[in-house]
Amino acid sequence: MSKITSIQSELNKVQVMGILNVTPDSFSDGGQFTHFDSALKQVEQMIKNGVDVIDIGGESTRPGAVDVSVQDEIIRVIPLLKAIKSRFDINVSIDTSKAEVMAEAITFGADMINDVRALQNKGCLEVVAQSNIEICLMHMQGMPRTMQENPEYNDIIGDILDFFRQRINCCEQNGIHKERLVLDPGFGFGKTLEHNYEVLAKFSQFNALGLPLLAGISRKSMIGNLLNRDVSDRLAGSLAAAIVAVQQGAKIIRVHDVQESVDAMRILKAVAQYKI
Ligand code: 7PM
Repeated sequence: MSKITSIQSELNKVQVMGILNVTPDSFSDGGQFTHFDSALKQVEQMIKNGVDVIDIGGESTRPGAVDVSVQDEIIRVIPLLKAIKSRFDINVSIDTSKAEVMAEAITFGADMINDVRALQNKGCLEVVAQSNIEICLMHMQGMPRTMQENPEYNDIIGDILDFFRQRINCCEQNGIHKERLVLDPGFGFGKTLEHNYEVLAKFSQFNALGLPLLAGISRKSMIGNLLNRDVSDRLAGSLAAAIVAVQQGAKIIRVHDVQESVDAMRILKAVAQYKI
């Protein structure tokens, strides 16, 4: 499987990461894809629609979420990873913060670990160091259960950049090369509406670290609360925000609506070929 990130491959191609939630309480899928077969059908559909990487999340990372046990997370995620890898030729990312889940994911052929805790949990750096899997390091202030209560920053971009630098250093000290890393400012993770729009407005500043950037904005509260739209009615806002991120250098967009997002990226690509 080719690298997900664009350092070595397809420098100017934006990768569309399709969200496959396997948590029963998934906020925007309404639990629809809890079951194995419907998950596989959704994967097939995403592939038809041009997805580049499927992101499987078995843990609830949303604000206020309760913890899931290692065993539950493995049972939710690993059989699906195996099934996808045996049926389809597609990159798979596993959304987890647990070293045990990471180890299983690596064993069964995952292409990326997407960790909203940026490998800060016990054992994660060591497990990942023993593989050559790619890693998305996301910024979050606080922890999911409480992070939206009162997020505060003096200099949000500076703080996120400092966090990225510190995590990159930790990775490198543990033998994880920079070339394997992707950075994500973590929209909605310990950030107010205003914080989220400031991060989006200044997204290009994260390019200073020289690593591929991921933007996960699809259907989030920063869209819904600004527009006063329910989760099912946030597509236009999500696409607008994704485009703003990509025009400032985002190389991966994490989305629910694959077909529409791929279309939007094709428009950007058609325009980009005329730019100097
Ligand atoms: C409620 C709020 C439910 C937020 C689900 C979410 C990101 C992520 C998530 C992100 C990376 C969602 C989020 N968001 N991983 N996992 N970046 N790397 O919209 O922005 O799926 S959970």
